[in-house]
Amino acid sequence: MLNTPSRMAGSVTTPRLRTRREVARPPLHKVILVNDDFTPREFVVRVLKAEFRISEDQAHRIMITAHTKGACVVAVFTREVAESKATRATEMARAEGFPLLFTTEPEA
Ligand code: TYC
Repeated sequence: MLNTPSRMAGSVTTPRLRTRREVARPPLHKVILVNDDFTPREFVVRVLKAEFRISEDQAHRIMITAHTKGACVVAVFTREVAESKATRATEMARAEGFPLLFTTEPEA
């Protein structure tokens, strides 16, 4: 009787609270661009564009902020992605002999 087609058609459903379990989001980590006195500005912009896929304009803004304030948050990612991008961007600079540094830290 309960599952007969006549019973199923237009059956009344009881609303369930919290049908889905909330899925925890992974904590995000900031990638930070650190200023130095030696790396050329144009090179910083080139690395930012290459590793973070941002526009020339955005890269220039981030570079100038790091240059004037000492550091600038580039973007936030999951920890693994943030660390990998910071390492790759820093290595790009080492390959050219520049001291440019990208670090990471947990957000908030
Ligand atoms: N301060 C560098 C210069 O004057 C440019 C620079 C900007 C370097 C930002 C690093 O994160 C940086 N050539």
